[in-house]
Amino acid sequence: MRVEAVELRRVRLPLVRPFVTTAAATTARSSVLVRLLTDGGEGWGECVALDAPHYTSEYVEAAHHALRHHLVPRLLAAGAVAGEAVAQVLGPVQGHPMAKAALEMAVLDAELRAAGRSLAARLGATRTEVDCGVAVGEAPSVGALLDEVAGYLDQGYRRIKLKVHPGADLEPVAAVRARFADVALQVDANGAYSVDQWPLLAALDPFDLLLVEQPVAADDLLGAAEVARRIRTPVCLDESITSAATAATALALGACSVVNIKPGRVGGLLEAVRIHDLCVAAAVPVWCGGMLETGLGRAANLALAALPGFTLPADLSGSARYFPLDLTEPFVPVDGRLAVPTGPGLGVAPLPEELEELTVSVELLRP
Ligand code: NPG
Repeated sequence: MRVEAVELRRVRLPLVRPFVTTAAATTARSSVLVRLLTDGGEGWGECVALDAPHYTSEYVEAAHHALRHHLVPRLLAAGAVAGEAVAQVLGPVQGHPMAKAALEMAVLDAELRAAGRSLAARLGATRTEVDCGVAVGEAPSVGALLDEVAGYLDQGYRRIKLKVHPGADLEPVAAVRARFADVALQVDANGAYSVDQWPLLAALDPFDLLLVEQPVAADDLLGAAEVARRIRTPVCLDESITSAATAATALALGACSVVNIKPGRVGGLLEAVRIHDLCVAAAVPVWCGGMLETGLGRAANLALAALPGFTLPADLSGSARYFPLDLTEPFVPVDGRLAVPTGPGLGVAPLPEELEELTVSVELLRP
């Protein structure tokens, strides 16, 4: 498939409520979208980098720059390129996994649309729907947190994830567990603890959590292994897992017993599948993380989360949990599950009026 031009489009989607973590409060989702124009039709990709480099070092302005000046020119110079070759074409550029993932997603979408095949089928999906979990940002009070959680449970969400950090862990977890005895519950520290703070995490053991996500800094695999030895709750890694190679290292070190897979963080959907495969081979459960994606990224995540090793609920909620207005037809969970798109490629595309309304800038790049 020959890429004839690449459109880079900045969009900004207001959020229904601020998404608050220790690092930042996000009130709108800014993203770079990629639209490929090829000899076989178009394809869409979404870059999941956020406005500020708080989750990983990538952020939207830098990802846009990397796409504009380094990645898109390489793709255009490659002439004909297949989805499975994109990572290699972009390989000489170090880092920028989220920007690279957006281009790979767009190439896969274009080629699968042209072939009339769904992304889910291409990746090896075996499920038609995915269990939805909801990630709850930090709330102004425990009462507000309980109300928010109650609202999501009423809507049918099948798992709740709470953000924790030293000083804001035991109280919210105990309160949610006391009020909702049977709910599937997990916590995400985004690397907020030092290894020697493991007793704070051990204090969460009595609350029957599914897992504690990313307890220590992303590059501290030995630290994660130390925490995993000290606490009973399974340790899951997110930010630490940047590739199949780091996943293999983490498993070999005993740094985690569950893996969160986000295609953007690992450089693309195909690397995400490789991580899935090695976790399945090691009998390690995986689940699909979320990055407040628009409908485009959500469709891709649903295709991935339908693979057989994704045995825990995903951070994949309905569009209405995030956006008053999404770019695509909104995703609506039924009984706490989202249907995996079955149409060609992503199975969704931006709606013209919504796209227009949410667009901040557009630029078309040619060879
Ligand atoms: O449902 O998309 C979602 C949000 C899930 O909490 C969530 N994501 O640390 O995993 C995370 C966090 C995040 C959000 C990370 C945005 C980066 C960007």
